[in-house]
Amino acid sequence: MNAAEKITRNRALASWVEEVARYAKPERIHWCDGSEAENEHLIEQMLADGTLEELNQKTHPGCYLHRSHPSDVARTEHLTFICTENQADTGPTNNWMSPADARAKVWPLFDGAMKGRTLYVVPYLMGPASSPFSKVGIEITDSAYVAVNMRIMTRMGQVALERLGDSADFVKGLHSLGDLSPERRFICHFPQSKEIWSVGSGYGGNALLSKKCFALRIASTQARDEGWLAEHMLILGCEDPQGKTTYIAAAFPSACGKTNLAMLIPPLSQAGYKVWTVGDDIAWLRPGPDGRLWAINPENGFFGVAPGTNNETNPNAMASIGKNTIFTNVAVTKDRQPWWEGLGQAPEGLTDWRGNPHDASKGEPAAHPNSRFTAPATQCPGISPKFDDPQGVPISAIIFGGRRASLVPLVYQAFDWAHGVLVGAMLSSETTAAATGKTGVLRRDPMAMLPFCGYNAGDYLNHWLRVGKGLKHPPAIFNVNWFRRGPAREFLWPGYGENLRVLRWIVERAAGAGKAVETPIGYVPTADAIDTRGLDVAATTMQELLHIDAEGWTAETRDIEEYLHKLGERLPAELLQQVQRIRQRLLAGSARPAASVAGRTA
Ligand code: TSX
Ligand code: MN
Repeated sequence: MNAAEKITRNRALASWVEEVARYAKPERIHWCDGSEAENEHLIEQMLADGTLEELNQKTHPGCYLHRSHPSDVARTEHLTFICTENQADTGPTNNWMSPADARAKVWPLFDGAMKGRTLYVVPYLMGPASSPFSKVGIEITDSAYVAVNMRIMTRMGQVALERLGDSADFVKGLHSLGDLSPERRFICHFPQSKEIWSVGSGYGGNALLSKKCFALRIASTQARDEGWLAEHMLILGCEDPQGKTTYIAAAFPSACGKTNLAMLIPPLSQAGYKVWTVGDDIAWLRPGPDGRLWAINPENGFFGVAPGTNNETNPNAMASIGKNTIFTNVAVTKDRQPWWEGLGQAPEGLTDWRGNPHDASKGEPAAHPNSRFTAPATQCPGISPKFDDPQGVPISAIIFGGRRASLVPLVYQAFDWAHGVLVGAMLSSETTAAATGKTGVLRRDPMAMLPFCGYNAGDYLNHWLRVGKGLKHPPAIFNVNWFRRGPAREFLWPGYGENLRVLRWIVERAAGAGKAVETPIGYVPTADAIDTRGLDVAATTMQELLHIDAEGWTAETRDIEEYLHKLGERLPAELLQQVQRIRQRLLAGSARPAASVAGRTA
């Protein structure tokens, strides 16, 4: 029995595909089985029609370049909608469209949209093949580029169909390139019916519906209903010299180096430690029967930002993208190797991301700042042995982090889960020029989920509190800031591999050890708690990095209070109480200089 026959035995799937095909009127229908032969065929076809260009097959075997439409290079949050009957269920942080309006305004854009094109049916599984926590999605798309990317980013094809069987329990994702016009571009999510409609964009986050649309926006609503968490988090395992591995999940807004942290390689001074990559972008976290939180990475690949990636910042990413990788909107060298800013001096004869000869004198980057690689997770040298584990990994610590030039210390630990939820809700980051053109503007981004939470943000924070109350052994919660600057705007902390030193303290604390000072905002490492041997950071700099400025933090609590009110009436009162408690401690603390040491010595 071939793939198509097997699929069409699923009535719900067959009738949905028929309905869409009748309306979008494709020239032909192709059911993706995920095989190597199918992939080769799709790539051949895209090389022939110009969708893909071959890269240097000697240096980069199996690697191809795609150039997107120049007006279609990033997610478009202002064109992204959550479609609930009741606007309050979408909440103040999301764009809302009623399902009726979506049907009237967006559905017609699919009418005849696939004329002359192939309709690809892409069945995919989010999570390990045999995991009880995995979920099935089907994406209908008229983009072969989407189909081959989905094959890297998910478990695609036969494996998903076998998992689905006769069930109608799958997320329906409908995608068409349409005419790529931003005026007719919409990304609509229907949490009630578990549907996604995306039209007018071929770009990653808008078109690879498994990722932000399903695994975060739709899954977050399923998680709310089913008692778990779908989060914008990396997952890593930190192995110590005794061979004990502690699993950590971490949420950062964009441009904070999430992929770099997920793939961290400890420096020589930290011999015996090892970081294992479970995921770099999304975590599905579930309370286990043992009272701990267990995480799987629903994805199967990395869709990472290329610029800034090099052998110093992330050697494991560089190794991951050496073969079988699709590059989108990068530059190419004369000998057809992919190139981007951060790989050193721009070589002569570069072709820029638009396909034009690069003119370095104009000062514009050759690669698009949001250019990407799509690479199989299994190609990462540090991929965790637990990557495919159906149960996932037990999470001992959750880290939140942002880019803050001042105020926020290198690391601190929340007092408990509820305070940790506030720490996550307070997450903020200063923008970098690459993302916005404006540098240093503070953006609040609760749990790094602002663009990805599929429902009311107040309900979301409440759900976090609820999940914690049900955990007998909740993970310890931390905040990190690798981006503190000194008076000359210099970075005070070396970051990158040296962050392992901070992870070690986090691992110790999560195990109930590690030395800390209790401050009004949480537990901060004592002066000697973070190993700085072999590190060129002065003791005074460490003090600066770990200092809590009571005045600055009082102002921060006022700011966060104001921000939380903007999340609307459904914001849990408990979080406002948490903020007020911090402010009271700050007031009391300023009159009482002594701080106590909490926790045991490791
Ligand atoms: O990814 C980063 N991480 C996490 C790494 C595991 N970046 C890059 C952010 C953009 C994606 C960082 N940048 C980090 C960091 O920890 N820290 C910094 C800031 C920094 C930049 C350059 C230096 C130090 C810090 N250079 C020297 O100290 C020589
Ligand atoms: Mn992300």
